[in-house]
Amino acid sequence: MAIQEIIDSILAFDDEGAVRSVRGELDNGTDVMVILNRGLLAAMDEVGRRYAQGIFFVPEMMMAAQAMKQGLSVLRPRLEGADTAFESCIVIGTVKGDQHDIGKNLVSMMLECAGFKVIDLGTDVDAEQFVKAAQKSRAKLIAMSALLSTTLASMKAIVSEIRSGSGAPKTIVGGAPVTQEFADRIGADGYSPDAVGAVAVARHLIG
Ligand code: B1M
Repeated sequence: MAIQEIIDSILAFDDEGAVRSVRGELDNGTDVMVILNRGLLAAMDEVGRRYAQGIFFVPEMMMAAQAMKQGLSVLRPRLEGADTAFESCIVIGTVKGDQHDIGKNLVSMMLECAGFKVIDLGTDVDAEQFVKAAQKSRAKLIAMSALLSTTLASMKAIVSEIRSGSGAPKTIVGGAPVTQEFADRIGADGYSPDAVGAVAVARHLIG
């Protein structure tokens, strides 16, 4: 069983194949970090490349992320204590007043697939919930999604409240009505127009 099988399974959106190939590599005695870096994470880098090239679209990215998560679930118990990006925690949610969660879930999955520990607070999340969850988990980054122009005001208020605390975590914002100009204006540390870019920004901010 070659590590390439892990990559191939994920690129073929094959959940069972991802689980089987990761188990196979573990049975072969392959180091967990090799399986993670050269198998699972390498596959997601390729997913990101295919998305950027217009070969994959959002549904393909979600299916690949789902397969990667299945493979990751086999590896996760062995990763405890290992020296990985799993040490970096991110709290994510859709902001107060907004129920849209498909894009947020995609960002959440991609961040998880990139090796971050992600605490997903769901939708309609206010500043207090974000801050409490970040303090409890010692998260280094709070990620916020908004899909309605009307909830941009919530996003602005939440970023401002997070920034007012001492030792505040960094913030990244995104969602259809959010722009780089808006992110700069409200004082967010990062912005991405899509889920693949969100991983790159998170890596830059706290990786
Ligand atoms: Co609503 N909705 N919706 N909706 N909905 C939109 C957003 C809308 C543009 C439709 C339209 O009018 N053309 C419009 C908003 C207009 C505006 O404000 N500019 C709208 C409206 C008005 C509403 C209601 C108010 C309708 C009503 O009840 N009158 C209502 C609001 C409810 C509420 O939230 N309080 C409502 C409800 C709903 C449903 C519940 C029916 C459903 C949501 C289901 C769900 O999410 N579980 C829904 C849907 C499905 C949509 C559309 C059709 C699709 C949204 C979506 O999931 N896109 C949407 C129209 C459209 O976009 N074509 C629409 C796919 C998703 C992958 O993309 O979320 O943009 P997106 O995520 C992208 C990027 O934005 C980015 O990454 C993703 C891709 O890689 N991204 C981030 C997202 N978050 C990020 C965070 C980051 C970085 C990147 O960093 C942290």
